[in-house]
Amino acid sequence: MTQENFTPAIPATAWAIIDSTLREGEQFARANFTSGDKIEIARALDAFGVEFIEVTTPMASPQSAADARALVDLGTRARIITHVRCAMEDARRALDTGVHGLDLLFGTSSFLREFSHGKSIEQIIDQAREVIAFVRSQGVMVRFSAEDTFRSQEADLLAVYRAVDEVGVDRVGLADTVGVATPRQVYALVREVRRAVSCDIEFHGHNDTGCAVANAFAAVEAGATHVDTTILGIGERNGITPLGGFLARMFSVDPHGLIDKYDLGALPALDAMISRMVGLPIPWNNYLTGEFAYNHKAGMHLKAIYLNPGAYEAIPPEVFGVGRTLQVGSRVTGRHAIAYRAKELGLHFGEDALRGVTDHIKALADHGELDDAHLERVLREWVSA
Ligand code: HCA
Ligand code: CU
Repeated sequence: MTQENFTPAIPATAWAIIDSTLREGEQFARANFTSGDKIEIARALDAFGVEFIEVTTPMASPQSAADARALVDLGTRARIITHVRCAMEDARRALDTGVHGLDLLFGTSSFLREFSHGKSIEQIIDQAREVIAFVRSQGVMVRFSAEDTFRSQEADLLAVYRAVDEVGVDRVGLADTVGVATPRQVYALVREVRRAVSCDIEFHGHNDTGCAVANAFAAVEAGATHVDTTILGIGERNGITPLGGFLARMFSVDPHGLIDKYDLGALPALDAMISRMVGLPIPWNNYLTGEFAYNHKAGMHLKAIYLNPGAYEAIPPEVFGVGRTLQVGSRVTGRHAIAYRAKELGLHFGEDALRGVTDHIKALADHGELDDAHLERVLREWVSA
């Protein structure tokens, strides 16, 4: 296999992030952001460089409406958009808050048409036309998304997307509301939509089957221009495409595009901020910022990491402001790792001594791993013995 076989296609289109920590993220079990939290989150996301910040509908509660206004008043470079049902009353209330854009949502799947709003595709199109024309007349951005896109009939979807494109939406949205779509399905459908409309395309993917990052990537490969994320992936159930995971995915195919756009080194602070606000630790295996995301343990890995970290790290941790840990005192350690650690301590072993002390450390580690202090003690004792 040649190197090219490993390299995914670099997305041809420019893409932007719509961070929904302040909307989808508010629907997370443990999220109950105060007004102050919301301001802190919006400022941090703006400093990081996301292009759009999506906030909870002012229809949700009186405080939600006041907070939406306060977020607009911050004057962030990121555009503030709110998420509302595709209905005139909701649109009017949303516009009152002064937001820069409206993300309209309408369910098109048979599940939602039967059990939620009970409308036919023709009725959906008529209502969407009316609301979109009104929002446009008020001079703000407007997006139309078909909730539960991936369990909707393709013919219905394309009819709705074409109709709203004609009325002049800025974007149409595809939402994998229950997280069932596969990357191939996402790629194929975004391709179809790309051919059907001239506006931008947004993708919103839940993570129920672990595909939220892969699906967002497939969407971008197929021509999507906007991707919804939340910090740490928080959202309904187990959440949506996480900001960090998505950036890791994109970085590995187009590092420069990303470095120019975002303050990547601030990612750990964003993750830590949300972890603090929701009162849960950052998952140990989180993309980039998890406690063990850059932990190296096996002898073979340690040896290569000492020589060239790129051997076992797809993305240099320092790009995202994190460090690596080398776990040397385990039973799976190796002689090169031990030699390096000894050298760091100013100790030198010959070949035989190195083999001897490595075997000794492995045997000790069979009864429990050696922490750094214990390892140092063993190395010093061995040298002086
Ligand atoms: C929800 C709605 C939504 C909307 C996504 C979008 C979804 O279930 O709360 O506006 O594109 O996942 O369908 O988050
Ligand atoms: Cu969602």
